[in-house]
Amino acid sequence: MSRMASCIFCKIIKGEIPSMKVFESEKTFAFLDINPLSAGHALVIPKHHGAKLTDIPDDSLTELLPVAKKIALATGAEQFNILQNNGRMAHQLVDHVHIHMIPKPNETEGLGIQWPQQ
Ligand code: IU
Repeated sequence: MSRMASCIFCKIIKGEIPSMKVFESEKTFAFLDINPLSAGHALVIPKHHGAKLTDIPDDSLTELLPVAKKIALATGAEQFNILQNNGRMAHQLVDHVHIHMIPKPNETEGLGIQWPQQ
């Protein structure tokens, strides 16, 4: 089986594995992390399969940060981390490029997440 055929994130993109989708376009997909570090923790991924940032063509990368920004705005978080791991020593577990968008909830008010309608 090819790496792409066995890739869990490719299966999520195709809908073969269910996910909490928060964004989709021709080249980009975003969904809520199954094991969130905070409410609203989302992963933004290119539809093009590749393990590391350096494996992905530029035209599949251009939308990733703008989509992470959209998600940050949708969560209402004023503080958040954007993170992208490449390789085991860099703590990458899933070999399909993904950007983590991790909101930092306001300690007293939490988050007022308003996801766009699908
Ligand atoms: P990492 O950067 O490769 O370490 O992060 C992988 C993330 O993918 C991690 O936060 C997992 O909780 C998340 N994840 C997921 O959301 N859905 C899945 O089916 C699998 C992993 I496998």
